[in-house]
Amino acid sequence: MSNSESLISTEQRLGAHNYKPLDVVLTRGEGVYVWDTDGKRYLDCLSAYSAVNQGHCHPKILAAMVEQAGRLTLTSRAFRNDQLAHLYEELAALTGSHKILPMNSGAEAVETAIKAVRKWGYEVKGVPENKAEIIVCSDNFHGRTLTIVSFSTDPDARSGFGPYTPGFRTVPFGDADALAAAINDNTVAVLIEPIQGEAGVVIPPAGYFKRVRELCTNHKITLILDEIQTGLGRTGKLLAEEHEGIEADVTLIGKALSGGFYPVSAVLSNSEVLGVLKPGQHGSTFGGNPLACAVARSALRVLTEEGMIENAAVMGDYFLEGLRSIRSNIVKDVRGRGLMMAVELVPEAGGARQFCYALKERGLLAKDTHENTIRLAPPLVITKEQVEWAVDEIQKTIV
Ligand code: IF1
Repeated sequence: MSNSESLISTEQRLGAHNYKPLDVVLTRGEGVYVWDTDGKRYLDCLSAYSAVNQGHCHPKILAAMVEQAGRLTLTSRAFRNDQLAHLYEELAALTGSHKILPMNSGAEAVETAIKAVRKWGYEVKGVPENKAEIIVCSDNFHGRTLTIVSFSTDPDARSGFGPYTPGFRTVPFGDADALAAAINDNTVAVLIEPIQGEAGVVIPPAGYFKRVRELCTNHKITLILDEIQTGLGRTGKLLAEEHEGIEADVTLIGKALSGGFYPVSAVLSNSEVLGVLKPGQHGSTFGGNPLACAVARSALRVLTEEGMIENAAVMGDYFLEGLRSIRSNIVKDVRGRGLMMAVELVPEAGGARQFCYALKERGLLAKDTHENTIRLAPPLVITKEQVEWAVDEIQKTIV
């Protein structure tokens, strides 16, 4: 048995089977590339679901992490540390938000926002106790905690995990009339992804978010945008809301906030919503720790100073143009914004997974989603030559 086969069989034997990864065992990463245990190199077109937007093992983020890890890692929020204020300042300057709450995983940021808007609903909007409602979209993906899977419409994510948290109403994504019809006096928030990732990179119709914003403003509803995947440059803008010309009341970021080094997430908000949380009402042992803050500060600096957001816009256009030029009768649709892209195959093609395996053989890692869709999201540092190579390999795979 090879080393990788033995590692895979140990995982199978001892690990819970809550994932079905492609059988490639990675041991090293640098920029857009990762290497497996046999030394084979791959172009990473998943970027750990957009957590490594800055590229694998970015040297500056690594240096910030090592420096901070040797100085102070965790104080808990019982005491203060000398990194958190700087992260607040830099995030506020970058995004214009007035209040920030740091957490670790994306799901925790989502949970935090749900807690805050419910409390805001009772204390500020005047919703009767325990009646707060949050509107979400079908085919959403916001994480895997019990409350979050309670409003998932994906049977795999949700079934068997009840009893479910009440207080959510589901409307189709991209349908502003349905959203308008679901609003009532107890609606405290709309929680929505700017582009649905897990659903297969679904971009809403033009003008949809303008109407969502108007509806929220007119009915005193908090608009929460989950930018955990779309944010921090992935779509060619710092935040995907910029494509829509709107501003959320609450923005959730995670994943690339640490460049993939460490779980760091944050709730960005105006003062009114996060202002309702008082000491003792929310928190986390690791949230806002100095190591996380130092890593996040460096990850944000690298993203802006090294022009990664602009590169995502330019390379995204170029990559999409390349994908659209592929002549193949098994391609049903090519879509994307910036470097968040998907190639949807016709059902007769027999599923996207076999093509992901074929791409892996050619040295390109991508992930299938929803049977027939290949998701493509390389690190934002990808070059023109690398895009051309990737399009070429994809072309050869899906002839
Ligand atoms: C898994 C998908 C991506 C997210 C949005 C919150 C979270 C996520 C918009 C939660 C997480 C992940 C988690 C990963 C698969 C993945 C994913 F395929 F499910 F949809 F990225 F495309 N909001 N997305 O996309 O963040 O708690 O995981 O830090 O294996 O569950 P988390």
